[in-house]
This record gives sequence, structure tokens and C-alpha cells, in this order.
Amino acid sequence: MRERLGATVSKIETEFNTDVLLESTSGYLGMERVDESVRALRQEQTLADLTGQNSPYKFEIVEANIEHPEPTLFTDSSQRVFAARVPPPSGDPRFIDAAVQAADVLEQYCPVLFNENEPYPGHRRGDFAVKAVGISFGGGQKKPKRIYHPEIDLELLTDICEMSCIKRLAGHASTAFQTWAPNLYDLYVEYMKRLKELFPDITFNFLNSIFACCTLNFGPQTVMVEHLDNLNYIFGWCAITALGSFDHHAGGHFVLWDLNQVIELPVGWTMLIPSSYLRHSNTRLQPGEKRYSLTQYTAGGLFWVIDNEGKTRKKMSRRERAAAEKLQALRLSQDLNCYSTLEQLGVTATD
Ligand SMILES: O=C(O)CCC(=O)C(=O)O
Ligand SMILES: [Fe+2]
Repeated sequence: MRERLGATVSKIETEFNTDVLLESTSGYLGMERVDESVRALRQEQTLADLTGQNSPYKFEIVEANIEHPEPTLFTDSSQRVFAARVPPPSGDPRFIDAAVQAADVLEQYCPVLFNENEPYPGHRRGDFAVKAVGISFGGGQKKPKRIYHPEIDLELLTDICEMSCIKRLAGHASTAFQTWAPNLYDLYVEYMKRLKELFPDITFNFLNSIFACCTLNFGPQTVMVEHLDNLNYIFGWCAITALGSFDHHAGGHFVLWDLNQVIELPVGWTMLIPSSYLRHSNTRLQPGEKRYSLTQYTAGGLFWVIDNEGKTRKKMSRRERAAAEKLQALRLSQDLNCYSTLEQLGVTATD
């Protein structure tokens, strides 16, 4: 299903060469590129830290026009669309209602899922509550399976993912992925079909979304510090939908460190980026504001295990292992970059 995502489209042309994504990788996962010493600071940046006269960075602001919303496509040096920012679907006022409801749901479930007297379990992206839900593979797992949660949490997380507002957001992000990277999306369709054939018991988060996994960012102030999600599929897109109530001109921007861009991301709007390669973060919010987000993605390890017919390295014979390595080398020599050009997408975009 294709959704009308806006009457007109704008583009941001960059000199970024997306073939670089593959460099020094196995063709499945990304490579960690965030400086550990920077990460140790765990420092949030304000808009003024990153833009304007007194900023050492002088990043460019990519504004969002909520009166006349339109998708913004980020093109690489070969005119291929490697990232997109999409507004709520045009002609569907109920979508914003769903975004408001989803924020309420996350706000209500947060104190039930997390003990307010304990600090949030440390994660490398910032200090706020998060839960990942869905299918993962990697780190010594014997086979792809759903991320483990204690029974009581699992019930709550399942409730959340079954809510129609959350499903609506998840489906819209997946449709936007299909619209702006159709070849990549088709690759996901093929791999997820094979995953289900290899592991028939596996269940997906959402029937209307191609992504295998999601992270619910419960905030209450979801502000990511600079990071990349290098376990996601290297060319894959991660969809991030912003929720809550905050002034998107003042904070909660989506920062792309490799492109020197600070992108306004209003409530209900979605960023689609190769999060395994592009370093990203958010700008600080104003005191009292709330920001949540729904992130969807697919682990690169899933693509690897599917290419290996569901077998982990440990389960392979020596011969199978040699064959797997050969296949991997062959795969790397092929053109894995399946982003589409504006021409292929059949759109003309304004600057
Ligand atoms: O909330 C956001 O804008 C970013 C989310 C993100 O980067 C993540 O969940 O890894
Ligand atoms: Fe991320």
C-alpha cells in the first residue's frame, strides 16, 4: 500500500557518498565510529551549541513547515535518496490524534514498567527510559528470537504494541520506507519472508510494518546523545517518529553529525536514516517539555543468519563455514547500495 505522503517534496542535496557505508564492514553490521571519550561525557547539546554565530559547529538548520508539510529527501552525491523526513500522512487528521494518544500511553506505562526510585537502567544513548521489543539476532544467540522480557513486562509491552495508535504510527513509518526506498524495502520483504520460513514460530511486532524490532523511548525527556546503532543492517533504514509536547523550533531536533545538519522534527513526524552509519542525537528540550519516540529497525545479524540458512557459525561444519565466508566475500563484491534516485522514484523535488 502506498500512502500519499504530501503533495510536494523538497530535497536537501549533499556530497555524501553512500558507498562509504560499506567500508570496513562485513556488509551486514556497521562499525562503531563514535569517539569513546566523547561518549563518556554523555553530553546533551542545545540548539545554540550546534548552530549560530557562537557555535563552534555552525551546523545548518533544516526547518519543518507544519502549515505546509512535505517530505524532505536527503540525496547523496549520485542523487540517491539515503534519508528522509516525512510529515504525518496528508488528509488524515486522525494520525495526529494517534500520535497524541501514543505519547499518553508511553507516559502512563512508564511508571509501571520502571521503578521511579531507581535510576533508569544505563544505556549508551542517554538518561531516559527505553524498552526494545521484537526480533533480534546477535551476541552469541543460537537463533533469531524475540527479545526476552520478564513475564510482567512482556504483558505490558505487548499491550502497548497492540494499541491501535501505536500500530498506526508503526505502519505509517513502514509505508514511508516503502515509498522512499522501494528497492531496499523489497529486500526487507524478501528477507523477512525467508526468516518466517526458516523460523515459523517467529512473530513480528506489527502486521503493518516491515521492521523486525522497535524501541519505545519513554522519556519523559527523550534526548539522545551522539550515537550510531551499528548493529542495524548497514544500508538499512531506521524509522524514528517523534512524540510528546515540545517546541520543535527550540529543541528535540534530530542532529546528523556526519552532515552538519540539525533537523526540526515536530510531533508526529518521522526520520528515516541509515542509523548504523550516520551518527545522530537530539538537541536539549526546554524545562518541563516532554518528548517520546518510537524507533523501528532491523538488525544486520538477521540478514546474515538468513543468508546462512538460519545457521550460526557454531552450528556450521568447517566446509559450511568456508562456504559462508565465500558467500560473504561475493556479497561484498556486489552492489548492495539499493537506495533510489529521485528519477527512479518519479519525483521532482524543490530545493
Ligand atoms: O528519539 C530520537 O529522535 C532518536 C532515537 C534513536 O536514535 C534511537 O532510538 O536509537
Ligand atoms: Fe539511534
